[in-house]
Amino acid sequence: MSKNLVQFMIEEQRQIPGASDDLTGLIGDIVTACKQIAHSVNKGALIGVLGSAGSENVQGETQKKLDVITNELFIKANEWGGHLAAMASEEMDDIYPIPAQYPKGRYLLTFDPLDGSSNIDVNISVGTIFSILRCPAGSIHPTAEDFLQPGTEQVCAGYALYGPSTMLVLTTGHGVNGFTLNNDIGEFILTHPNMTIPVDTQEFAINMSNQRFWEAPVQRYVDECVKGKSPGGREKNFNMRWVASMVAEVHRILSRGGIFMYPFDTKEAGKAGKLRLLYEANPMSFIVEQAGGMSSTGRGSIMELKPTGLHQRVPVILGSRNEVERVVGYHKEA
Ligand code: AHM
Ligand code: MG
Repeated sequence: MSKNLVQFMIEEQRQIPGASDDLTGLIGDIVTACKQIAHSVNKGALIGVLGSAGSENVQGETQKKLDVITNELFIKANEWGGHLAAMASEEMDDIYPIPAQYPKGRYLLTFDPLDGSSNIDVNISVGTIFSILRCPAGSIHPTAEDFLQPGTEQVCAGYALYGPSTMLVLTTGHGVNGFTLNNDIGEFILTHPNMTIPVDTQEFAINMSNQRFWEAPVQRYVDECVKGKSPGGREKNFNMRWVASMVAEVHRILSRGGIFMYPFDTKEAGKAGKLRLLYEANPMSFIVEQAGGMSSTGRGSIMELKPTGLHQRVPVILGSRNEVERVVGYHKEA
């Protein structure tokens, strides 16, 4: 019989000395949230959830109705279970401590409830990204400071992809596994065990419209990919993709290899890239590295960065190892 996600988690937990069922319970609540989000995203215009909410988040980005709705769904599904001390989200300025009426747990949860939400109104894949950290011992009333842990401290990271099928991809530091939602029975079934990223690729993903704002090493790398087998290029030709949904791009890379870059750019002063460290770059880096890929800012490991703010941005280069190493090498040479 095919294995569902909860069964998989319980069996994995039995094999890890000292693992607690607390984490399995928390993942169960996250799974519930993702199923609810999948339902809202899938119904779309039928239930009036498309379009702008008319508000802005802390990053000054206009929120979609679904950004607000999915943030609320994620909170409601995860606040009651007794596994968490606090949450932090792309859509909330400050942390969300677990309300007093619920028992407090020992984990912290960060999430982007609907990543790539600019795609939602045009019916292109979007996703949810999440990361689980331990709440520091002795922290009775968690603060934003408690969340500022390097990505190497993550206990679990995952994403849900709302595409032609809904998938949940997850790591607890023992490889990466993918599950597909069977809507008939409402369960995620293990369909992609032990996902691995090929070390080589002929596919790159970057928003080319930002080219004039990149630094020299990224200019050089992309220029060579575009030239392919022509003079001044590479030993092979490359293909390019840009969905503008990081979850979809990372999922493609986990499925067939590739390199994804949202590098440092000079587009807006004071913003070191676009993606956020705590709930986008770190969880995706954890997944990619557990699948045998590599992630970097260009200058160093993403997961070893000591965060300085909840909504801190960071340059992101991740995917097939040999290509990421090449980009990092170009940064060193420069
Ligand atoms: P969001 O969290 O506001 O949706 O922004 C993150 C998304 C990523 O999914 C994607 O890689 C990137 O923004 C696309 O940015 P751009 O529109 O600049 O190409
Ligand atoms: Mg996002």
